[in-house]
Amino acid sequence: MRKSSLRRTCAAIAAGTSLALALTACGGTTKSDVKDDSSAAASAGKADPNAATKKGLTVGFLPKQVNNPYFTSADKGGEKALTELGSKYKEVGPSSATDTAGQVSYVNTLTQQQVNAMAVSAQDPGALCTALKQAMNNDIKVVTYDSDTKPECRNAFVSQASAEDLGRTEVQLLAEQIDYKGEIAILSAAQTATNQNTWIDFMKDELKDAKYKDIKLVKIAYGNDDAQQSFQQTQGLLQEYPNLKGIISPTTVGIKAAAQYLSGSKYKGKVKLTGLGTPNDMRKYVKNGTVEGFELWDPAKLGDLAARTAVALVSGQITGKEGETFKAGDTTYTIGKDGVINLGKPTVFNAKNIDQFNF
Ligand code: RAM
Repeated sequence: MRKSSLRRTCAAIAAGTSLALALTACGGTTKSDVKDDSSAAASAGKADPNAATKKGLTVGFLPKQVNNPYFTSADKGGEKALTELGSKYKEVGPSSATDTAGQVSYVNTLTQQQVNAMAVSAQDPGALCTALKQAMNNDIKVVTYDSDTKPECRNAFVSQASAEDLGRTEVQLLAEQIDYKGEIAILSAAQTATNQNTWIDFMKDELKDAKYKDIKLVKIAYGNDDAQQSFQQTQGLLQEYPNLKGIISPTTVGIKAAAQYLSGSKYKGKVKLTGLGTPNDMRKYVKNGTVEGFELWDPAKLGDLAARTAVALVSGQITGKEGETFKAGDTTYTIGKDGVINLGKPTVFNAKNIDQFNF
């Protein structure tokens, strides 16, 4: 059966029966399309870089968490790009960054609705795999953005920056602020978050360099991208480690809550804080001396690139294989190893430049 007719049949089954049955029926028929043991792109046929950009598509965005301003900006970027390309945007997602079951059911919802593509920021590297493979078996292109799943569970990953650069530069930023001496801690997001865990691995590796011999990483705490939990975790870190010299928080929710705690405490300006934050969240903490410098990419540009990647995949311009190139806006991107596409370099914000940014 050709894919287009399969797609219609599956939509018909999905409309008249339970999702599980429809997914089994449709998924089973095209199982060979997606292999378990290699990247999804490996079995996706040949790309045609000159293929016309399809219009009238629907791309579903599924962030880690819908009420997180970072994802609001990212997904707005996706919406704007899709409107420009003549396609439709929709967004679904859980309100908690630790609701992987919720994310799985949203993947299934989008599959049942037969969107043409979905852009997903995964709360967990493995939990979504079965559902995402079912989506791909139903001829839906899957792009992860911000936080990846496993390469075989999506067609491409749109990464905000090189994960290695992000991990290493956060350590470098903090080390300079504490004169390369003292105890430090990390305040992360969810314990399972693929993006934060990858960055933390690079932070640990960076810390092995001899120049950091007087710095000790004493704890990794998890605030689950929840403002209150992140605030309490920061308070807990300071209670447990009264000599703490610095905190790295590689999450926009975490760094904001940590800054809020520090700025109202005796540690303000003494315990250094860096990581990943939005300039709009962090402006007042930079101005009041709580934070010297931190970094981020423009979330709207990440969402824009995720949307354009999804449309390029559906249009057949790329399949997600290493070495393929495609144009997104004015920039040509080359797909790297394991189907990873890098947005670019993050920006470091400090008192000098923060007023130039509005996101
Ligand atoms: C939070 C989320 C997101 C991460 C940013 C930096 O908003 O954890 O996944 O990329 O922080």
